[in-house]
Amino acid sequence: MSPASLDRPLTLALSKGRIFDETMPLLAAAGIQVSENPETSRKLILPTSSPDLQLIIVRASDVPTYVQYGAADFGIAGKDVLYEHAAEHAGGLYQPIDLNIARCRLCVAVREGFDYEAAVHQGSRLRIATKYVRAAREHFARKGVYVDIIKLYGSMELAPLVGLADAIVDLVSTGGTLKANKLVAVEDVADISARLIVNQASLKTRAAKLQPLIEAFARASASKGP
Ligand code: PRT
Ligand code: MG
Repeated sequence: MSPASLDRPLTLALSKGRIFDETMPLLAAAGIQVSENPETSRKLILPTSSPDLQLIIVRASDVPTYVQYGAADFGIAGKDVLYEHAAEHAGGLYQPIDLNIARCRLCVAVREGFDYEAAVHQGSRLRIATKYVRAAREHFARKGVYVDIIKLYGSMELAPLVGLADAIVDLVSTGGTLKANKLVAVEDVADISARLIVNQASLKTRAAKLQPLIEAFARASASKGP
């Protein structure tokens, strides 16, 4: 006899945009379709073709929170988001699979013409604007570079252009955004991709429903290669 809560559908937390778009083929590989698109639908809870699975649409940086507290059984979030989340919240999450989707690089970037190497060698104290405070702090600590970190929530590319910072730490995929703002990447901090994260309690109590999906995601993402 199982409690009613175990019969409810599994809940997968996703952000709209690239994570949602790149997750759809993984769901399709598990035989699951989603008929509504969060870009056009205002619904935050989306049914799927499987009665055992529903999606919730949340901000990318909120995905780990929903999963950690068990409001979602599992979720998909970038390594960038997970790393910053882990700086403030311990435990409650398993990161079983690198899904090889939403790939990009976390980079240090500066204005064209700014001599970053010289600034580093001179031991200048650098002002760094970023949303990725933990990753940035640890990167410069490893290099032995003194930095003042200025936390921003978006549009980091603007900071060096208006004198807020000497450099930014931001995600780069095509490089188009840096180029459009006359910035150049001068250093890699980390390779980023999205991970499947699972609530620890769900993994134990809802394994019968979760495991087949986790395995289908693993197979589909392995075929994409690193
Ligand atoms: O937008 P919002 O504030 O809600 O949250 P978010 O920006 O965290 O969400 P979203 O959907 O933009 O990104 C979700 C995840 O996708 C991120 O956490 C990353 O793991 C991953 N990802 C992959 C990226 C990129 N590529 C990416 N290029 N996230 C953001 N970007 C941005 C980057 O910050 C920069 O502004 O795109 C711009 C650079 O792109 P290029 O192609 O011009 O180099
Ligand atoms: Mg964004």
